[in-house]
Amino acid sequence: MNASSPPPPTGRTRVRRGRHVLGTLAVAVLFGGVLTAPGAAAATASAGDAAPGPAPEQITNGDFAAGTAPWWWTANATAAVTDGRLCTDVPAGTANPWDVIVGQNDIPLVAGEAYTLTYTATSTAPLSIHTNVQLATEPYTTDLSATDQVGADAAPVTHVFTATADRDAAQLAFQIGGNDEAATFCLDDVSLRGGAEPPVYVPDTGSPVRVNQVGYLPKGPKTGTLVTDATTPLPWALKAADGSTAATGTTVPGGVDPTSRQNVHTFDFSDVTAAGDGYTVEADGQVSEPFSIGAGLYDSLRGDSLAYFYHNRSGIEIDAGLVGAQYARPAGHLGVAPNKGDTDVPCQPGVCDYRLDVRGGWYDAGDQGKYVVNGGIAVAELMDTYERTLTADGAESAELGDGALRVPEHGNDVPDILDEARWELDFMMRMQVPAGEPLAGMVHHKVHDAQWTGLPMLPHLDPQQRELHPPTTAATLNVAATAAQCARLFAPYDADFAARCRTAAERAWTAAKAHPDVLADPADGVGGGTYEDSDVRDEFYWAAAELFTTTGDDTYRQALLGSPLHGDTDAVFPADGGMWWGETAGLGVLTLATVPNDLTPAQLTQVRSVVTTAADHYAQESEDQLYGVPYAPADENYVWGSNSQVLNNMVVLATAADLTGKDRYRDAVLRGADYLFGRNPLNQSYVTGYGERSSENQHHRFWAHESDPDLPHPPPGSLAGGPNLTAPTSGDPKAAEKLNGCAAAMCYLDDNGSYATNEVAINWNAPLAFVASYLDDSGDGTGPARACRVTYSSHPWSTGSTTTVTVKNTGTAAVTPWALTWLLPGDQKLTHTWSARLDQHGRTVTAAPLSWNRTLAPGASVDFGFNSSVSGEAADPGTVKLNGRACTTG
Ligand code: 9MR
Ligand code: 9MR
Repeated sequence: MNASSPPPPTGRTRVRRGRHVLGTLAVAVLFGGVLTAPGAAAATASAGDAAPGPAPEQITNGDFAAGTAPWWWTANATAAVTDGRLCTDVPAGTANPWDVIVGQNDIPLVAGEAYTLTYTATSTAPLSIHTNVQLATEPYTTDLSATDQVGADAAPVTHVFTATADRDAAQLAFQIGGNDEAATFCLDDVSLRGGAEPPVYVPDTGSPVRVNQVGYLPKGPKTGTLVTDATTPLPWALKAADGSTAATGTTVPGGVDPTSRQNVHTFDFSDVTAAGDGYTVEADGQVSEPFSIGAGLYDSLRGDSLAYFYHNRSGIEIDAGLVGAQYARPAGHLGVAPNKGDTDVPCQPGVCDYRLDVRGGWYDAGDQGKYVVNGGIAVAELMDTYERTLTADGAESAELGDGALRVPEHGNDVPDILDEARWELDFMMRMQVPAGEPLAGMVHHKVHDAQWTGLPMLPHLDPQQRELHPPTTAATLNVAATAAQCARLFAPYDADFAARCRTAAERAWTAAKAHPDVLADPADGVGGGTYEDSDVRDEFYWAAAELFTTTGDDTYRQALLGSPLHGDTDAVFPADGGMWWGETAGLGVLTLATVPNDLTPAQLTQVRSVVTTAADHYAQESEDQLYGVPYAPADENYVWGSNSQVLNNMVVLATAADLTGKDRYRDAVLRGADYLFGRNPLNQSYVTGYGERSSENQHHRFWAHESDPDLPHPPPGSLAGGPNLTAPTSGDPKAAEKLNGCAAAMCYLDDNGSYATNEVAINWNAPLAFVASYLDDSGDGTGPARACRVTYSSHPWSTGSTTTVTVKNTGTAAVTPWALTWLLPGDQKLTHTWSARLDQHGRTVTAAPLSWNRTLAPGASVDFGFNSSVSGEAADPGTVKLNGRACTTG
């Protein structure tokens, strides 16, 4: 810009120009002339002003290109977008115009400003409608109140009016009731121009010094980011709580971060290992949020992130004794009025003629739909969190065990995390089409309300009809995969349930093979999400992997090895995204890489290299990026639920760390945690209750304190979906209002209404739970200490194999009595044992000493052996633990 250019318009001049333009417009309308383009009129009228644009648009999604949101309609009508128009079925025989309404809320009006409303509409029967711009609540004062005749032709309608007062949130209401006849009323091209530009939203990002607001593990990396205009290194100081300086250094200028468009520097205080609370970093004259350095920072997160699932259980009373009075509530959707219930649910009209009892399960998210494909990845990641304690060095099982978590099933001798998983597994298996019906063995995609409910809405108060939607191959394979995992994990605890899971899994697999391309309808999104998925090769791969791991059957081996995804790292774990509910092959790969199975050693090596290659990509992304996040989508396309993508990449990294012990992977997980807990462009901790500036207004129908002050905020440990680059055009009204033009990692609002950036969801809290366990198991960040070495060697013969095991105490203390635990692959059974007492529960084997070898002295070894029922080279037993602590193997 040079000196003679006109100055940029300020807010004030913009408002003046708006009035002038609209005055011109109003005159044009009065004379019945062709509407002059507002820009042209203004240019003539006030030459010398900066080139003006049209008066600001106040309607969101007026052409319905983004679906129906944020439009609403009364419950006696149904509406949907048809051929790009919003078409509403108007019931017959209502008394007043306002008995049936289609409208939009949250329209700001400025007193004295002129506005032009335009729209087109048709109706299958002649309607006399009221077109109002008014207060959304009593006394419904109107700024515009017009009567329009609507018939078969879509002639443009225009009204000009002047706002009589400042209104924060007026309502545009098309009142289309009061007619004897039923009709279909279709609306298009709705525009309300005038008034002030919507204010430019500037997020409050607090201090420019960005850190993990929870803290750092003593032996882990400790990095942060400083937002500054400076381009040369700046000094930083780490301050202890008492104000003393614990460390100093200089920042590293990083240039402009493309995810935020901020100029940033990074700083590194990894050398500091002294535990403490209340540390801060000072740089550029600014102070970070306080944080801790210590082991055990994520101790409560493990339980809190898992409590999320109990909180969101359907079909059971939520007990104040477990979650506190403010979160207690009656059971939802058990058929008690006003619920129509999930106990006897019909299909959508025309889909089936039976009804199913699909009670239970978890509510998906902020809504109360239950979707099998999303339940699948969520329950799989919960089961993975448990299964990791059987396979990973240093993974802690006690904190997930019976009595450890907030579930009502204490004292049943089943690990609590499996009790929680079972709540969903039971529901998912209820969604299977019964024998004798068309598509028997397939699984219904979803069950949810016939119409979207508003906010707030407690589950037991939801009056909507619930409906089953058609079965799909994807949902069917989700049951095949998760029920197969269920079968192997529940075998030691409940043989009947394990058998039921196995039957459901095999039935689902058979049905999916018979119907391999039954896809969800991308338009089936009224009252619930669509969860459409046009490619189910990944679901086939995942299901085959779980079934093979559980059963060892050759059918599944062939399905795996024949899949185009097998061994293809980029397809399984895309470097620029990662696994999610629509891309699930990675879940299968993680299982094959960690849970003992009947792959050959060479095949196992290949599968593990898929995991480590993906982890290398994600680690590199974390090392390269200025906020350290192990997520780098192409074109900065932070997707809906981006925080769950960050977490799923962290799951891959954590698994690679478990498999290899490499610090590079662990460090990338820890930097991912830094991002989620505040080291990010918004200085936002995305987990409720963790960090000084944590999200607390997530989109949820009863954790909706912003909608109703009597309702609570989300409980601690609830993850917000996070920045979503396309949120402003997704239909989310809050994002449309505030986030236009946002930088990718800043497209986020901690607002109860922003469902595209700030919802909670089961498939997002599940990887948080996995990662929380990993982080808590990481202790001070050193990794598990090993005090034993195990040599495990097997020799196959025609109908079985013989394995000898040597365990050596490499520590400094005697172990008396010793006990060694590991997993046997597939369906292998012990047939003969010697030199130790061996017990098998499901696939878990425990070896205990006999009277003569009870003590394992430092430096000493014991040998024992067994025969088992499957011929073949025994796979790597995964983690072998001596008295609960992992041994080095090999
Ligand atoms: O609350 C719904 C949320 O759970 C979904 O993720 C989202 C997108 O499918 O839709 C939300 O519901 C809104 C609906 O799409 C349009 N009407 C307003 C609803 C509540 O905000
Ligand atoms: O997680 C889903 C995301 O991948 C999609 O882009 C988005 C829009 O279709 O829907 C998300 O899932 C929502 C679901 O449709 C309804 N329940 C809430 C889910 C989280 O927002």
